[in-house]
Amino acid sequence: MTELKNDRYLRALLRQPVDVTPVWMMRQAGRYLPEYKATRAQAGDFMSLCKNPELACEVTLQPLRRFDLDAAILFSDILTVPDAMGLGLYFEAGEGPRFSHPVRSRADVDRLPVPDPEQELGYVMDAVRTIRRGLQGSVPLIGFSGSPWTLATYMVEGGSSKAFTIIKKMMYADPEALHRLLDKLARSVTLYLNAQIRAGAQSVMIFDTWGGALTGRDYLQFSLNYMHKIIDGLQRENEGRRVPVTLFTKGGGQWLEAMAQTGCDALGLDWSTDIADARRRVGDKVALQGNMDPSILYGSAERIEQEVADILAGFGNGEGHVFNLGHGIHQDVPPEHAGAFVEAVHRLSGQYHQ
Ligand code: 1CP
Repeated sequence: MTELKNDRYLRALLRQPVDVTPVWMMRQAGRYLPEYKATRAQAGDFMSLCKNPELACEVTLQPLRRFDLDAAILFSDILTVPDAMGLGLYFEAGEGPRFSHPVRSRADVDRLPVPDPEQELGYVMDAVRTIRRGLQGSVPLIGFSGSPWTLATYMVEGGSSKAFTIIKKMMYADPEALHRLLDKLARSVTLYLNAQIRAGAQSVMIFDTWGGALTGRDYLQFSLNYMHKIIDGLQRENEGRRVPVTLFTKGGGQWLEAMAQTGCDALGLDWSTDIADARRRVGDKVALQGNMDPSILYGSAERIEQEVADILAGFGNGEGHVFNLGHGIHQDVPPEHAGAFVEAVHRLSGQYHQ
């Protein structure tokens, strides 16, 4: 077993006792940090940064040098998987991600390969191994993937979307084509996450950023069902320790009970769900991660501290809480505000872990 100097994050995910509530921030490596912008400029573009293990390691470690975070997250992107399937990912300046070959028909779906994570995605595994060496056992490393549904939205729409009309057209006009795509993605993501675990990821998180765009029945069938398949196929132990799995569906607050039945260890919450209510509903089955509105970080240190205190009180006494934002940190947040947030979580949470 590898000794970790700080294993609060892993312990909280397994609802084991901790001294203070662990905290990390979604998108903690990113454009709100001037040092990130400098490294990214050195790499050229975003995908070159992801594909360079030394630089990906550098940007993963940058937020940990500034703040007392309890976990590191692999620097990569969810869209590496569709890129490895041959869709031609590129980033238009200021426009977000785009695919040169979107998936529009059943024939397109059937042509897609299931990528070998050690080949086409070998650069991600190299980054995981490099980051583990760089962390020197200080805090655990989180690996991640997009959910099949969320990846499919980008692959079918050809990029980011607000209304998801193209993929919903496929869903209602040719549901079998979409199921075949989601099934292929579930197989690809299972292999990808297991490879990250073997390379050294000590916990994994599945980001279902767009699950909340679905109706209840469609969510169960087209998103949760495939995340469940992934969880069933994951290697849950490595280096003599359990590898906890966190499921995050943005806008998924109404489905927590169903999510908690997938065999995951924790659920990520966005800020639209009350954490006290979430704990009453599923807290005997899974840990909870979240859930401060990232926009609160625009407020003063006092305002941030008040919100942290309210969320800690909402979760209440006992184990099973990982503090986080309800979604990624915004790029124009002053880094000192992120520091005040992390510091407040540690300072105010000891009383709940007596
Ligand atoms: O210009 C830049 O530097 C690129 C911006 C950027 C960054 C910093 C992108 C492009 N991806 C990332 C890193 C990233 N993406 C991480 C790194 C680790 C960390 O958290 O520090 C992670 C976990 C992701 C995951 C990701 N990418 C998600 C799921 C989580 C979420 O935020 O909902 C999604 C939906 C993406 C797609 C994506 N990649 C990049 C952008 C700008 C987007 C979003 C586009 C959209 O809104 O549709």
